[in-house]
Amino acid sequence: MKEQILADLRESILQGRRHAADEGLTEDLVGRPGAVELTKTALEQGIDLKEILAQGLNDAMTEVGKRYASGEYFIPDMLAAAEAVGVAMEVLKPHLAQQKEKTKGKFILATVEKDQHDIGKNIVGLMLRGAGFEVVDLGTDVPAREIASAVAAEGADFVGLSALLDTTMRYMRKTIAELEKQGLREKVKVLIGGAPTSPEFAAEIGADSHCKDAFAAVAAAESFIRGGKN
Ligand code: B12
Repeated sequence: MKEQILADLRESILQGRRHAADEGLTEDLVGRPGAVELTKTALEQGIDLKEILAQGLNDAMTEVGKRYASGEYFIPDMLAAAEAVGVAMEVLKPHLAQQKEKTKGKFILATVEKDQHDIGKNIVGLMLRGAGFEVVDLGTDVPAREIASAVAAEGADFVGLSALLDTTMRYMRKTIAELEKQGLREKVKVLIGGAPTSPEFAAEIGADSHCKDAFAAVAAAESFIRGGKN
C-alpha cells in the first residue's frame, strides 16, 4: 500500500500532473490522482513525512534530472514536474510546521544570484522546519549583499546556500566574502548544497559544510548545535 502510493506519487511528478484533472506527458491520465491527491492520501495513510519527501518528491526529481540529461525530457517537462513537486510541498508544509518543537536555531536560506532552481532548497527548508529550525527563505536569485543583510537583520545562526549551475556556484564564494566584509562570518555556520557543489568546493570557498541532500543538511545543522565540526 505504502510503496504503491509513493510509486504513484513519483509517477505523477514524472508525468507533471499536479491534480486529477491534469492530462500527463505520455498518455491521457485525466481522473487519476495527481501529486496533490496522492500526497494527501500518503498523509492520511500515516506515511512518514520524511519518506514522502525522500521516496516521493526527491527520487522523482532525481529521475527527472536523469531523463533530461539523456534527452528524454525537455525543459517544459522539467517545469511541469517541478510544479507538481511545488503543489505537493504546499500540502506537506502545514504538517511539517506542526512537527516543530522549540526552535533549534535560525536559518537564512537562499538560492544564489542568477540561479532560479529552488526545488532542492525548498525541500531542505521543509526538512529543517520539520526538524525544529526556524527558516527564513529569501527565495531564488538572491544577491550576496541581500543574504548578508538578512543574516544581520534576523540574527541568524546558519546560512544555507543553494546553487544548481556551474555558472552560479561562484556566487557562494561571493556571499561568504560579503559575510566577512560585514563582520558576520564568525556568527554563522554556512551550509552549501546543489548538484555542482562538493565537499572540496565547500572547503575551497570557506563554507562550513557541504550537504548532499536535505537529510545531510539537518544532520550537519544538528551536529553544529552539539558543538561538532561536522
Ligand atoms: C528542475 C530543473 C530546472 C527547472 C527548475 C525549476 C525550479 N523551480 O527549481 C527549470 C526548468 C526552471 C530549470 C532551468 C534551467 N536549468 Co535546470 N535543472 C533542473 C533539474 C532537472 C532538476 C533539479 C532539481 O530540482 N533536482 C531535485 C532536487 C531535489 O535536487 P537538488 O536540487 O540537487 O537538491 C538536493 C541537494 O542538492 C541538496 N541541496 C540543494 N540545495 C541545497 C542548499 C542547502 C543549503 C543544502 C544544505 C543542501 C542543498 O539537498 C537537496 C534535497 O535533497 C536539473 C538536473 C539535475 N539532475 O539536477 C537541471 C539542471 C540543474 N539545469 C540545468 C540547466 C543548464 C538549466 C538552464 C540553464 C536551462 C536553460 N537552457 O534555460 C536553466 C537555468 C535557469 C536559471 N537561471 O536558474 C543543468 C545545469 C548544468 C550545470 N552543471 O551548470 C542541469 C544539471 C541539467 C543538465 N543536466 O544539463 N531547470
